[in-house]
Amino acid sequence: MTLKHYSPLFLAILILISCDQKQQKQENSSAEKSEETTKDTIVFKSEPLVKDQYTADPSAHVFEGKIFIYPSHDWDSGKPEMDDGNHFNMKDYYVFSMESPTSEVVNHGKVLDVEDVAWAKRQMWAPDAAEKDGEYFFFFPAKDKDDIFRIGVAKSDKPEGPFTPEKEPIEGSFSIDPAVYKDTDGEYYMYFGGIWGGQLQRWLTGEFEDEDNYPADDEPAVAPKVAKMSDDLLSFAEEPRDIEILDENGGLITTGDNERRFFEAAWVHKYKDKYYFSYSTGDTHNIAYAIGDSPYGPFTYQGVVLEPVLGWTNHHSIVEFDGKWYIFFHDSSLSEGKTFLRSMKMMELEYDEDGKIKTLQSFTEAD
Ligand code: FUB
Repeated sequence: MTLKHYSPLFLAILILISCDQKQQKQENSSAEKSEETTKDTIVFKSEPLVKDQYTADPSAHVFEGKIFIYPSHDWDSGKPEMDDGNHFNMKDYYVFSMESPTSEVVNHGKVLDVEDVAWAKRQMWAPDAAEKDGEYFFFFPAKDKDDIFRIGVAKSDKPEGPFTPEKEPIEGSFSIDPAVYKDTDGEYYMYFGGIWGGQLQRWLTGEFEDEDNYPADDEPAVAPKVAKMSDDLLSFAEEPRDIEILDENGGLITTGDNERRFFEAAWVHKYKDKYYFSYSTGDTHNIAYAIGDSPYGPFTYQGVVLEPVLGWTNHHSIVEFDGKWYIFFHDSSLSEGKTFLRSMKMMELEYDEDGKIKTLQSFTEAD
């Protein structure tokens, strides 16, 4: 992940915002409202769920009848913006809950700090959580003392934590963005990986390489990973496997297919007995999805769940509550476009009669 160069969409949005501010000033001074000066205003479809701190990468689950949200905790550490995402320098995690999708958001406070994780050095990125037999497991990526991303696990007897970390990261774990899916048969699977700053492209040989190594544009793109979890959810029960994302002809999506290839932010949910693998396309900023018949895939590309948001990253989770489906995501509206200071939001998600997800936009441009 990198923010060195802003995307055209992001720049366009900033221009629109500044146009709007200029227009507002003009309107205030002249008290005249022409058609032209009110054009191109961004209207966000939802408000940040939390406004007194920055929250990103929200992983939502229904535990004990409530919605629990496990986000990253963005802050401005003063690190310069670098290609490797160094400025996403998060150092702790907070947990939030809602009685229902329309209830107020409760902040349960800090649940884990990098200082308490023996193996971790910095950059606590997108986490997730799972419940098993009344115990709660918090999964999180962080860079270890050698600056290699690993995935850790911490435990609690309550969904709101606090969580006690294991002394070592999950053996054989690497890269970022763990998402743990509990299947209807009681098995648990971890999906993970992210290219660029997430380092997935450095593991193509099975060993960590010091240099980035991407397949050529006409070769299959770097694959996200999946592994079944052990019974105690503290380790992988198997070697992580590649996830195949296929195009409409059954071919693997290639590196050059920037609009559809995997970048980061994997999530899996089940709808009408099909597995939906959704993910961020990263520098093309979509949340895309693909459908399969097994938790291991292959998954066939279907389309876009959520179009680019204000900001650079796009990251989401999908959860069912009371028969309705919701997407949790983030944008940079609260920080007025600062891409590393994000705020979580939610919207209802709908399917058509064929199980296709209706594409969402997080804002409109009003006249
Ligand atoms: O929050 C840090 C990173 O930004 C996450 O791990 C990625 O998915 C992206 O949202």
